[in-house]
Amino acid sequence: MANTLEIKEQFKEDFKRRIVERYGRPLEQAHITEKYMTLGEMVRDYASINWSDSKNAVAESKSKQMYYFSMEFLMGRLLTNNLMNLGVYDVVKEGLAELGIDLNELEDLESDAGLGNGGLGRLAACFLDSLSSLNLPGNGNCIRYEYGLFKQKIVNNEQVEVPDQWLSLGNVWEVRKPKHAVDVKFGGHVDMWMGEDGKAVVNHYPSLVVRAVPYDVPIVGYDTKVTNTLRLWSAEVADDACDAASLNEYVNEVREICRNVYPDDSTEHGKKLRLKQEYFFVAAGLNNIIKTHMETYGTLSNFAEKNAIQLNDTHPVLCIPELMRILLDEYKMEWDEAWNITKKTMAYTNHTVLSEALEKWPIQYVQELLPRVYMIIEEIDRRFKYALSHEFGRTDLINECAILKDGQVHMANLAIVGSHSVNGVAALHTEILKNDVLKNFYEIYPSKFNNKTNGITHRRWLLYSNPQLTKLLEKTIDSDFKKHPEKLENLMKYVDNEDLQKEFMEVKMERKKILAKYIKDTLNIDIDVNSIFDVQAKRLHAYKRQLLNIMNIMHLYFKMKEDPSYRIYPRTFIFAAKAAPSYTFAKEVIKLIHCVADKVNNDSDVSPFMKVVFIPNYGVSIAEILMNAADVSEQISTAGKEASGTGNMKFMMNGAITLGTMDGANVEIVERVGMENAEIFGLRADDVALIHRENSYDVWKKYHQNPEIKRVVNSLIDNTFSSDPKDFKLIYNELMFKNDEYLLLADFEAYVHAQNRVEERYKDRKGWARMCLVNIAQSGYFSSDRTIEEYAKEIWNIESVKM
Ligand code: DL6
Repeated sequence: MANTLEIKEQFKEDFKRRIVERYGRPLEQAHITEKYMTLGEMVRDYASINWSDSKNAVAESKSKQMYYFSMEFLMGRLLTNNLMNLGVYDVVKEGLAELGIDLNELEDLESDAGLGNGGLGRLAACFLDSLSSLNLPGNGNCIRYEYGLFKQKIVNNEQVEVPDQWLSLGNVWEVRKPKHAVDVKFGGHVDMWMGEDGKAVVNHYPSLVVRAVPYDVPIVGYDTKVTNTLRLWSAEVADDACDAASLNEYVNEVREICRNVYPDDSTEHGKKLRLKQEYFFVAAGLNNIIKTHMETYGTLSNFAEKNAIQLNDTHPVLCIPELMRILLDEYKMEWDEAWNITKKTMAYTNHTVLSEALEKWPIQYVQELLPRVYMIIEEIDRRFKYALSHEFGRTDLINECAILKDGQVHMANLAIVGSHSVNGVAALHTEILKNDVLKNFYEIYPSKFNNKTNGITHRRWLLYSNPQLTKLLEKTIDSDFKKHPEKLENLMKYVDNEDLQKEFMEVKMERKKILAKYIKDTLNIDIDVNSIFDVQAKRLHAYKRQLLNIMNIMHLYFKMKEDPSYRIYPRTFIFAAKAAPSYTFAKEVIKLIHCVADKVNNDSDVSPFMKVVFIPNYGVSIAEILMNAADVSEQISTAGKEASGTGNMKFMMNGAITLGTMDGANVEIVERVGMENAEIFGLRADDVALIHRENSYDVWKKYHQNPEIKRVVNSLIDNTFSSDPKDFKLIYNELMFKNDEYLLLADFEAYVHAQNRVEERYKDRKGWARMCLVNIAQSGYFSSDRTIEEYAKEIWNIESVKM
């Protein structure tokens, strides 16, 4: 029987009825938020039919399931996505229109689910979409944060953080599941003694017990009934409050666990809170998986055959000792069997080569907060060290690879020792892990290491956010690519077709107008849609080198002011980036971008040729209108530092040209499109490594050699862009007195040159359009469907659910 969302008239009737039933007033008097909530509930209820069938199908077939443990899932908005994936978008849009409601207005009411921070969080969200769309049984585990990262406002050219209350309307997609609540224990002490059966009896007397209550969100696949679950854990008070001095103190302690995505870790309290968050969702999630497994099989000996757990970076790595704890203490398993099961179940993804991002916890924190888990980590470490000398004959590596050293627990080391797979997220990144960052571990466990180049869901990033391009592609190569993104390659046959080239440029123009309108509406800045849209959108970090981009802009400004005959092809430089609240350098770069923008945009000689725009509060929804309007995709990190990048793939899929270094997944983009269809510049990862190894770089030499560099650097401290002498001193000092760690000046000339080439190539409109089409045609490889198929086959060993 058809559901109400499939038949327009039924949908309209049901929608009106639900408004009355839920809000006690007729449609005509309902508030827009009530219409949004009602629609959301109808979509969720519709998805619930498949959701329930999916759970039954998995339970009946007893197929292996995968659980993706991640502290972040940057889901963005779900209404459009779910309506599209369910195939009911048009019925609902028309039905609402006939009721006098604009679906787009309801779509705009939804907040981006603020469950994350950056790259690895958005990757996790793309993975969930691909898992369901490929009919694979894979679920997410995360925390239900009360506040997202933060909302970025710009006040007096500076970033100001305001709370992101993403739950203010409620979250229409979630279903609270108190029946699956779990108590999680912290602190206190542990008693151990030998039981009558000769096995250790362990009693943990915690000082704090927190109830973890799950909220489940259905993950709807595209053109399939398979619907997986994202389980979000929320902390609540438990029946037994333990040692808390007062009720208020206890309630506060519980509530703060899920309050913020990243607690301020500049204090001891903040650090401990983060550790508490990590254990909280790990313990709750694992407990649930074990319970379900026991209900189905009555034994844990086949646990690894039926469950795979992917650890998204080091944040959920406590899964390893926690699973050991459950198997040893609660199910009385012997160490060796428990260890085998744990290793076979766990797989670890590394997302960064930056040593400061590989988590290390002071031993004292872990001991105090998780006394029993710590004892298990100690034992894992002891046995690992024993194996290093007795099995591997590598006593030389004991200190390097130890899990416990320098008073800290090294989480990446624990992750590698306790899992069967360690993967990097782009080919170059994996090579750097193997040959440099994790070299010692690669020597011991070569077969654990593998690469899984990241991907993006082409549904959100092409089909839904760029309907204009999707339509053109359907007309040109048919619609197979929607289900099978690798079929985008069929476009290669048409890249020389001049009519198509023209139509593509028209589509791009349409998208540029949409972005220009957004910029006008929100920032009151007029931008020239005929200019080159040059976009750098990503978290602000020194290694991503937004500073290099703005330094080129400063250079162009000086050149045009100095020489009235020198003019560039009109260009709009667009930035979007959040800086971590305590990252002073990054915040200063945001200020510099704004100050340069003020100068450039208000200069009547220069502004007809160049505008600088900073779009505040970058997140998934802004990316959806930004990426597809770009002509140029700035991917200019210091080679060897960006693990992969996924923005680069979103730009490419929407026909922007990569202006980048040979870093992360840029390398694989260029491999596919050819050097001639990208603009690559600068030092390669090997050159960077050599420079650091030989200590052969001198920033002052660069400065003195090139007067243009000197002029730009000097302008940081000579009040050209700000009247406050304190401004940009920090940037100047970082650059000049820390020997330019990220090699901006080393790459400056090459970057300026590459920018000139971009301009030349853009003037050849047909040639440019051809390049864009080649990029789109080659982007199918970067669909997360391909990535997930590789994980499923090579790491998880899971198969599609038969419904
Ligand atoms: O793998 C997803 C994403 C990569 O594309 C980026 O290159 C990388 O910077 C990012 N890393 C993180 C977290 N870093 N830490 N910790 O988001 O992962």
